[in-house]
Amino acid sequence: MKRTVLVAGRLLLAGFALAAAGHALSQGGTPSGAIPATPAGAPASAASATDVASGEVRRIDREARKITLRHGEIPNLAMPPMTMVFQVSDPALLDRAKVGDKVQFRAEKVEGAYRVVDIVPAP
Ligand SMILES: [Cu+2]
Repeated sequence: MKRTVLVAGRLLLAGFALAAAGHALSQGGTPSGAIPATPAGAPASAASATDVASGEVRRIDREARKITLRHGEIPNLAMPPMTMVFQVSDPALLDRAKVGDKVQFRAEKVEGAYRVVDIVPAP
């Protein structure tokens, strides 16, 4: 039993590392056996233009690495417009926007949490 838990923990960590690496390299590669057993429905691995959502920055919490966005529809997450808090994959993303800015961003669901993986000022 103990051993199983340990292995599962390692897999989880490996999954995080791989996910981070995948985003850094931008998507599209074929991760060879890289997808760890994820709980049902983690569809968004292939990024496309339709993954981009628009929003407005309401709050930035650097310490917690979180950003609150009032966002439009997020097609790849099947999410309607709302205001909500996202984690960010990289705290440097928080330097790209200020409260009140209109932005375009990409978000994914990672281990049950919504995470912004890219953000740019809206044109
Ligand atoms: Cu939302």
